[in-house]
Amino acid sequence: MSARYELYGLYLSGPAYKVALMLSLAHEPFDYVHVNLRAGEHKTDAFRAKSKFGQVPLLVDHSNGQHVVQSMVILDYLADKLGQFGGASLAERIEARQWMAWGWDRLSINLYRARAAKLGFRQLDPATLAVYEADGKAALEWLNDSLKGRTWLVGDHVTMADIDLYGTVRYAPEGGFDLSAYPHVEAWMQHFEALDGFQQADVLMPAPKA
Ligand SMILES: N[C@@H](CCC(=O)N[C@@H](CS)C(=O)NCC(=O)O)C(=O)O
Repeated sequence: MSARYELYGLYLSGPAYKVALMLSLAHEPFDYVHVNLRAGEHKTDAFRAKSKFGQVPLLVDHSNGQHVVQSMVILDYLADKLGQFGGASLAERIEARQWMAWGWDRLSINLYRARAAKLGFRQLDPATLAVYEADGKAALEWLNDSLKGRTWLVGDHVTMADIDLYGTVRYAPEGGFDLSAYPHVEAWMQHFEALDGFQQADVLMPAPKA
């Protein structure tokens, strides 16, 4: 029988990992569909009809036919549906959303682009890469300072903000960022990885067999 949720993603995709992580932490089963970006599957009319911007992740909720894109929005949607990770109050929900918006703006763009360049997925001239590296380090410093004396980003429990930002920071070393310079970030990651239901990306979103 098919699961309620269907996730379209790619094993290398940080944004898709964030969604898979939330479902896994909630012990919510989901069907996973690999989208071969290299082969241009995301550019086909069939995929674009499902995914508004032709990107992964795409979440389909088969209980109501809702198609949701943009990892931040998917996490917010799922927090509602799963009744978890949305914060203990409206104030916490707003704070979690703020962290997610900041995360994309200041952290993800820089870390993911540097990673894409280092892994050879994107050609960047050295000056542009240096900007991503400098801005990425500044964002990691901000996150490190914010996590000082805290277990989670918002309130006393893990929220969608932790899931979102973990799914970015986890890829920092592949972008050339040395996380040992950010001890509060490392401690937060250790707490996160100890959560029941935590799994690595390649377990949740297996690469297709060659
Ligand atoms: N802001 C989006 C970014 C999604 C994104 O960049 N997805 C990449 C894979 S990691 C993609 O689909 N790239 C193909 C394209 O943009 O054409 C999110 O958080 O979901």
